[in-house]
Amino acid sequence: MKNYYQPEIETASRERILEIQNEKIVKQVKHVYDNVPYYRNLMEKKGLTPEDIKSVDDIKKLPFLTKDDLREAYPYGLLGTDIKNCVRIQSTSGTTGKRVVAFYTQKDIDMWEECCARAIVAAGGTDEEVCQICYGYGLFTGGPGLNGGSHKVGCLTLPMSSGNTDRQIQFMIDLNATILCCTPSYAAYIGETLAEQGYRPEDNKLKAGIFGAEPWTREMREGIEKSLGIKAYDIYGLTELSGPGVSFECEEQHGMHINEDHFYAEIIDPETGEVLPEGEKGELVFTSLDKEGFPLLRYRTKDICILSREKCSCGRTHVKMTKPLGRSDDMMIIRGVNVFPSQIEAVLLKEGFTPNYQIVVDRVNNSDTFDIYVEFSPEVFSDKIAEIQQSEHKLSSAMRSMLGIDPKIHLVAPKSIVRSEGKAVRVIDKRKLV
Ligand code: DLL
Repeated sequence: MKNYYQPEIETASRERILEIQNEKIVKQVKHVYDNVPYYRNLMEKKGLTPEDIKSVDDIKKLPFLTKDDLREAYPYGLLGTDIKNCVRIQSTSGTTGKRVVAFYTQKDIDMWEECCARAIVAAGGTDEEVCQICYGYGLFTGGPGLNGGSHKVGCLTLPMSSGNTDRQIQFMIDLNATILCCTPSYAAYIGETLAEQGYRPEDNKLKAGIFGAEPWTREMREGIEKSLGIKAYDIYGLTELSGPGVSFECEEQHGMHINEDHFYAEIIDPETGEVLPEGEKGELVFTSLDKEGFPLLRYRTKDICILSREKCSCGRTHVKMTKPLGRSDDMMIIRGVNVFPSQIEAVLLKEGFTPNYQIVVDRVNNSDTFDIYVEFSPEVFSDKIAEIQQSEHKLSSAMRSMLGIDPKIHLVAPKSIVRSEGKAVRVIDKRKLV
């Protein structure tokens, strides 16, 4: 028995999907042109009016949007409707510049939650499920998105949020959780902790997990599936477009179906911006097709992917994307949180340090380690251990309030970080994520 949340649309013919997309794009472009002066300007610079966009084929004429545009337009410049029509804000961590602030009308929330409901049903979810959600709640989209999807499916929802692993395990066992939603690294950690506490995989009632927000490997999937006794499904999304559920894995566990009735996907050459044919690897670009609060046309995700329209055995007809195979910018995802080296640099300068630093990221026992080596400036150099520890602690707190996660700070002597002859090597990422 195949399970779909919205079978009519999830298994629609390619012709029908195109028809829906063509109808929606005309309206979406007009909506943006009429309501978002920032984007209207970009269109005018290219000599475009909404009449030039008659179908999704014409999307390639439209100008791109990037994170830089989001920064320039922060906070309200890309708002697509009167703020009083919006009912929610979600956001990513970061400085004003890097922070993404997205606005949602009730219709946008319903669409987003339906996308998450599709993902839950694709993972075998029904209204009999107990769905334990340990993505962060709050401004991060993971918790609220899956929570909404779980309600739509009719699951009994456990809004655990992240952290407090002992309590997660207690609820999971006592309340018979059957679906687990969290980052893959947290799922692996829960698996390990269960084993440490003497539980065998068959001691829990879990049958599926929906894991995303960060890269994870096939080996990690196998480890999680084994330790929890479940089938593990990938889910992808980004705050700019709504959050989790832009695409999701089906039982084939081979690529994620993009919810194409809401998001139109293109792959471009990140250098030239040229649209690449299906099957080629490049940067994923999304156009929202029916968003009201924060509609984005041709938004460059910086995620490097491949698209495929090959027939899928699950019966879904929506295009599939590979998991992100890398990024075309310097963003790292550490413990599920997006981190840019420029944010770290901004904190260092604000706290009176030189920007001579090195970030070392690794994955030990399925958890990310995050170390930052920072040089003392000669003026404030200290060799007193207590003083060093105090400065490290202070810097760590400042990083935490900027990034939302704690790095381990190591203050080192001036000039001790190896200087590179070319570009400074700021990041050493030892994780093997793809
Ligand atoms: O991470 C939304 C999300 C929450 C997705 C929960 C899945 C589950 P942001 O914080 O805006 O949103 O980060 C978006 O995270 O551009 C990718 O680089 C990365 N990412 C998201 N999902 C995956 C995944 C959420 N399944 C950025 N695999 C995106 C690899 C992912 N990377």
